[in-house]
Amino acid sequence: MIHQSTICAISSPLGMGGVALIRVSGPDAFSIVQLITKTNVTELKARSVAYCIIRWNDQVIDECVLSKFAGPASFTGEDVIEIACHGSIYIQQQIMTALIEHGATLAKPGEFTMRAYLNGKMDLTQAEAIADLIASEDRMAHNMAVRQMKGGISKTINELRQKLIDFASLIELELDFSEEDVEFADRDDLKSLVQGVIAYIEELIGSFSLGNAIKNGIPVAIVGRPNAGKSTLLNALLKENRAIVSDIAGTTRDTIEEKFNIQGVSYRLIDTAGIRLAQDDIEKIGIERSLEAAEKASIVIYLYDLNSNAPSDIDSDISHLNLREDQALIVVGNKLDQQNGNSSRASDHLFISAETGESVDELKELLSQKSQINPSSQDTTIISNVRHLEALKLALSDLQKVENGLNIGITGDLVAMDIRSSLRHLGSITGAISTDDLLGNIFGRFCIGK
Ligand SMILES: Nc1nc2c(ncn2[C@@H]2O[C@H](COP(=O)(O)OP(=O)(O)OP(=O)(O)O)[C@@H](O)[C@H]2O)c(=O)[nH]1
Ligand SMILES: [Mg+2]
Repeated sequence: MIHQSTICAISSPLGMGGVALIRVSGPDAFSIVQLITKTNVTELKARSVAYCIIRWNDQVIDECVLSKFAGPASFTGEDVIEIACHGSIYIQQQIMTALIEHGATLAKPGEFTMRAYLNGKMDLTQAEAIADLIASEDRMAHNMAVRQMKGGISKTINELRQKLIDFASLIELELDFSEEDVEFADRDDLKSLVQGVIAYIEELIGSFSLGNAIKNGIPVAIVGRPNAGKSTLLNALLKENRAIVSDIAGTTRDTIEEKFNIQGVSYRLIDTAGIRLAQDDIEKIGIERSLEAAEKASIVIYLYDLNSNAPSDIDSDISHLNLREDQALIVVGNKLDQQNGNSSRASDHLFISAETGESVDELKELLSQKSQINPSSQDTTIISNVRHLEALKLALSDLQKVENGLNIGITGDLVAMDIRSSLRHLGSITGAISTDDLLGNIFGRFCIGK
């Protein structure tokens, strides 16, 4: 046990609720709670609950339920006791004050989880997964966090490290025998191993854009000319009157962003200012933002008015968007309900009425298809954490040096140095190698009480 202090925090959300949960962890957890409850906590069986009355300053504060977990078989690995009290803010504060007066200290954000990590209950990716789990808002983000919590990423990283450690040891053994000019580590084997690891790390790095989209929502920009019905479409997809709709061209002047969900996948839907020759400076800025939103989006919906936008204008608008290969485009003709017989219909466009809702479900279906999130690809490891991404990039650059070095036949000690450096970067992901700064950075972002 590394930590000697006993910490406490309110783990339930701030404010009033039916019930609140206060957590205490550390060597004095049981004795401190015993003092304020007069319940014989030491005698209480571990992993059991007990009714108690909390008294403080000669007053009954509340009737509560205690849950006892004896270390090391607890979340933090220390002695832990959880107090479920009534959710009044006053009661919560009184109990916290009583705990602190008896020697507990207020936990810092993420301190319970940090102790769990330091006591070997989980590695860093698993601890980070807990924060992701708490933040998850939809099925896909939740799935990804659960997989990471179960150790999905750690397993992948540890396998990579093990391969490299084996080779590094062979090379270092060679260095011990350097007088005798022997080669234990076959250079061709080493080269193909390094190439394999490089290819895999590149794949992991490549999975980040998907992981990030799952975590934060896939950005979808709705662009088009003024009055095409973009804001009406945003409202139809959200099923609420979020954006102002009017028949005045140039109604939307700034981008509006809202999250919504199709079949458990989150999208960040961005309504933009209609694109035309700006009438004033504010509109000009709005239009610049529209183009910026289109540039950053993974999926762009180009919306036009079936009755008033000419095909040549539509084509020129789309080509001016300059979409990249990794962006998907959905071209949608709107106001189907008003359509007169004359307007032409391109076969690869979707036709909807944002106002009546006709074919809006088909648009959702298309969004799902274009999002490329394939629920069946769940066995592959997906990176969603920027910290992991950065560490992988550093490890990759070291391994590229190893590969180059092997190609030009540099000496074993230099090869070993770069392999060791890549091992350090990979190790920082799981926390096999960690520093206080790194831990402060990670756990400082957690909520208090977790
Ligand atoms: N008949 C019909 N009218 C629609 C439809 N969609 C939008 N409109 C109307 O078209 C007008 C413009 O709609 P908006 O949603 O404000 O258009 P916009 O593209 O956001 O326009 P800007 O913000 O000015 O760029 C409004 O009067 C809407 O009621 C539709 O499907 N059918
Ligand atoms: Mg609008």
